[in-house]
Amino acid sequence: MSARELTPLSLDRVEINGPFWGHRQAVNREVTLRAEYQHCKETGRIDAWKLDWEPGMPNPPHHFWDSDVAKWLEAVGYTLATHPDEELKARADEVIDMIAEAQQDDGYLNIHFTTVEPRNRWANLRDMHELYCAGHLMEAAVAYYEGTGDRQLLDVLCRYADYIDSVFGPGEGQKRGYPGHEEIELALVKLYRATGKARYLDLATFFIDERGRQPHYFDIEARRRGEGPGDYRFGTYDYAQAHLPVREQTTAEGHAVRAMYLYSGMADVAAETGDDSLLAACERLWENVTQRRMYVTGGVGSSSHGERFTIDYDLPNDLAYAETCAAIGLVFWAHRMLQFEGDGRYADVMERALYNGVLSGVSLKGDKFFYANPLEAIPALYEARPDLFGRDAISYTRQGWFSCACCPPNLARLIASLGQYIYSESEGGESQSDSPKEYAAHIPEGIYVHLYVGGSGTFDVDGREVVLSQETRYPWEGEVTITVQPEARVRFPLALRIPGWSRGATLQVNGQPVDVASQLERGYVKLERVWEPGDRVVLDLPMPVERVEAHPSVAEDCGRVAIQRGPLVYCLEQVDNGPNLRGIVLPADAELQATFKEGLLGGVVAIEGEAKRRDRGQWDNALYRTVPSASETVPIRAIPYYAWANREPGEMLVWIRQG
Ligand code: FUB
Ligand code: ZN
Repeated sequence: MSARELTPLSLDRVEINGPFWGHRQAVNREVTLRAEYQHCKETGRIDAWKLDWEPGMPNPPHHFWDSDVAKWLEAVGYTLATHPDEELKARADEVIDMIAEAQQDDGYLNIHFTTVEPRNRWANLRDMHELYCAGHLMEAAVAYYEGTGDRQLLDVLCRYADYIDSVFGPGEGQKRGYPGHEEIELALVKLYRATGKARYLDLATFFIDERGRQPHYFDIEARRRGEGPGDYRFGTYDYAQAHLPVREQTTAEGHAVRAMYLYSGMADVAAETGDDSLLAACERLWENVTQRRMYVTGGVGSSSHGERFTIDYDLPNDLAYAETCAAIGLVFWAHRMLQFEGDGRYADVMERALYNGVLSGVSLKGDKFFYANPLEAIPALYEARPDLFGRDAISYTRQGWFSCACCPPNLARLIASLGQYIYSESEGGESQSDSPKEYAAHIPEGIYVHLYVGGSGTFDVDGREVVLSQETRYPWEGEVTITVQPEARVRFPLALRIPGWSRGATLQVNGQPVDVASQLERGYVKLERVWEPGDRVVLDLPMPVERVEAHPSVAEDCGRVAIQRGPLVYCLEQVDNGPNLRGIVLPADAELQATFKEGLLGGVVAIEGEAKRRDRGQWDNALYRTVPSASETVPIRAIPYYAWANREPGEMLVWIRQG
């Protein structure tokens, strides 16, 4: 019995056809997935599964190539759940055959450690990525099985998981290790949910419980390799969230993607085991991340050095790393936290990351990607000194692929699986109340709507099919019309999210107003009634242009504002506003107009108004002077942050000076 009150509605029961996400998903299917396959093929990632690399040959399989192909397969699995595609399926099936063929007799499955370093299997969990790759393959296997009904990959991964379970554990002769890069924990929970085999959940729990314990496993294995534990490249084990047992961790430390995957896995295990101490740790970490270490875009992990968290409120803009995978990981974690009690705080962060720090990772055409997602771009600096900006450098242009290619297929799998994030079903049950008046002493199953996305969800409420359709132009407009189509009259609560950014939301059921403010509970309005076929709910979320300030301790953002409208964070680009964006000062009383522009960036709401700009003329060669500079009034235009860098390259700025 799960400790979660909610269960996400599965992908195959959700249709997405609205203009915003319908289009993004089509681009993902038609362009992104195909381009990524091609990159995997051309770089050797797919043929590496033939295991025919030998010492002396060029292009040795990298130790986490498996994960790139796995994430691509996972994305294909989600896509096929709703959009049959023979060509894509044929490619995926061919890759799956190769993976099955590559499995060793004992169940082991890893390209690098079968071909390049066969003697070093499980020798360096801290730095190498065997368990991480295994986790991604498990996620792929579950998605492909659920999307297509084909269980070949699932069977392969169950064999691998059984083998891993025999190697790791507290028993005699087993290794008490855990991955340096988390991922397998959440994947094992998926495997458990797909197969019902408790040993996978137990193994996930084991990996989480062992993490950070003394004597430290990473020390033990380092000594076994003949290395001193102090030789660790990243200094301390907080890089891998292994500095303390997880229940003692209170601040988000280290590599951000690892952290997000760990916390997601912890939430999963807490959900399945009912372990309150694990959930409490997740909640503490959540407060730290979202109240002190997260960008306004939902990006996390501010430092390119170590791709990691640093300290509270350290959120530089031009140097922001904010890896795409980390924002994706935040979406995963938020979604899991949301299922416990349906608390809208989690949905707010999920939505923030999704529409901003995640979506900025992929170009509008779907074939170019950002690895890092800075909140200010200074092309001249990046061009002159790329060495200052870390691996897969912070940049102002997206790239087709990366040598470390974690982000592109991660984007593909998230966009393909968006259907899972929109709705949840809540458990019904018997009421605890003694009141004889209470409705049949039975709490009916209910429906939660977390995200407003055009399309529909099909639910089973107390044995009756209920189809819920959404019509909306969200995120451009806040009006959402929901039509409820139960196969017969049925009573259930319909919980609609009132986003944290919204004020003054109005709601009507069949034309009758409902008072939102008095009904709001943890970010949702619950409409409990007997629903009739054709009932219409109209929710209106006004979307004024807002100026957002950062906490005064975020030194970088002092005296600046970010523009936000609805769930979207905005930015200025040089192509619209000329160079030297930092010289723009937005008067506190400047009016800002939001207008939908059909021909701009595939159709976006742009925000326009007037600002001041410091005059750069008449400075001659002075670098400093005592004469105040003049300002001119200039028109400005802001576009959604996710859409930047899709036109002529140039500067970009999210936090604008306010004067
Ligand atoms: O190490 C595997 C992946 O590559 C990480 O999740 C990313 O941050 C990148 O380092
Ligand atoms: Zn990445």
